[in-house]
Amino acid sequence: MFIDRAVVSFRSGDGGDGSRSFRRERFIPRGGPDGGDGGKGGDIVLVSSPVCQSLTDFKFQRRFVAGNGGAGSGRKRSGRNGADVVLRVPAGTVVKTFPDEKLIFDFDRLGLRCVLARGGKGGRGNVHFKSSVNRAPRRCEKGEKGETIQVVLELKLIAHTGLVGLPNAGKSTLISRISSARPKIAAYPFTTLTPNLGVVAFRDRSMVVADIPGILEGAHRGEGMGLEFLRHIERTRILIFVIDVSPFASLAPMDSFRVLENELQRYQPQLLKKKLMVAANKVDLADSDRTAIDALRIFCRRRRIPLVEISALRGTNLEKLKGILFRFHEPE
Ligand SMILES: Nc1nc2c(ncn2[C@@H]2O[C@H](COP(=O)(O)OP(=O)(O)OP(=O)(O)O)[C@@H](O)[C@H]2O)c(=O)[nH]1
Ligand SMILES: [Mg+2]
Repeated sequence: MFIDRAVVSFRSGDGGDGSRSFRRERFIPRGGPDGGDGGKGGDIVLVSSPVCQSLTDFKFQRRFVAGNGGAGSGRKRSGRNGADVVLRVPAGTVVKTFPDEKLIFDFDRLGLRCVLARGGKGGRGNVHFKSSVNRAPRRCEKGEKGETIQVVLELKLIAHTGLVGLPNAGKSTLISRISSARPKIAAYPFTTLTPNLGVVAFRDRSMVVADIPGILEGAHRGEGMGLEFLRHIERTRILIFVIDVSPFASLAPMDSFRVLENELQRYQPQLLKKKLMVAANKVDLADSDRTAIDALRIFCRRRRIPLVEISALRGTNLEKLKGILFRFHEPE
């Protein structure tokens, strides 16, 4: 289950106070000012990271406080800087003010970094205030206060890619292998009843993939689960047809392709204008007779649809599949 919203409060650290101190040493009367500066308060930093897939962490902890800067001291010693709090959020997280919900930052891809609350500056020690007219300044600064900010974190999961296939083709197995989604998988049709979303990472990039229920011939007439759930992939840019090419499939690979194409066409012809690729699945079960899969391969080549032979179960060729998928998604 994806947690898609959290209200969280943050406080950056206070800057440390500057010191007022005078050098005291034997034989050096009036040693002059030597009070050091206060340290800087810690920042609150958010970064979008592939390690993080949901906002679950913020469900358990809703308040984060960065460290305060230490005070300066004599002999020009500066205070230590307060520790930053660096938190990971998933790509797709939007940060808004609370409660008026104005946009502060949009983590629309991985590797972004936002300082949400800056730590206070350290105050300067009296060593800085020495001048020709004042050799013994008593002046030193207080550290700047940190900021307190309350924000809404919202995770927008918009699928970029939809997995489309007959029941039992292995769509859920595939999404479970390429993302952290853990949908139910079983050896019977219509295991998946509601869409599953998973975040797929590849190098420094990520995208959201949707696994939807299987499509049968006649789905447009309401057979099986019907086609209503196709609205979940209406806004994706890419479709992957997951086709069972093993000898145990209910239909030959070419026929599966035609059924899928036909049903999508009847639901909404626009769907077929999306970028399309084929994942020829269950190659681990394939026998030496390649006639059927070769027919599909030739057909796809003619239509310039990339085809990758995979075994979602064994994990074969999944990197290759992701490579093509991400090239589609964001051409290099
Ligand atoms: N041998 C083999 N079996 C696979 C492979 N991929 C999936 N399966 C099996 O095929 C069956 C169906 O897999 P699912 O991932 O549930 O299929 P699905 O397309 O999500 O099915 P629905 O949700 O019912 O539409 C399961 O028993 C899987 O273990 C594969 O690459 N090789
Ligand atoms: Mg499924």
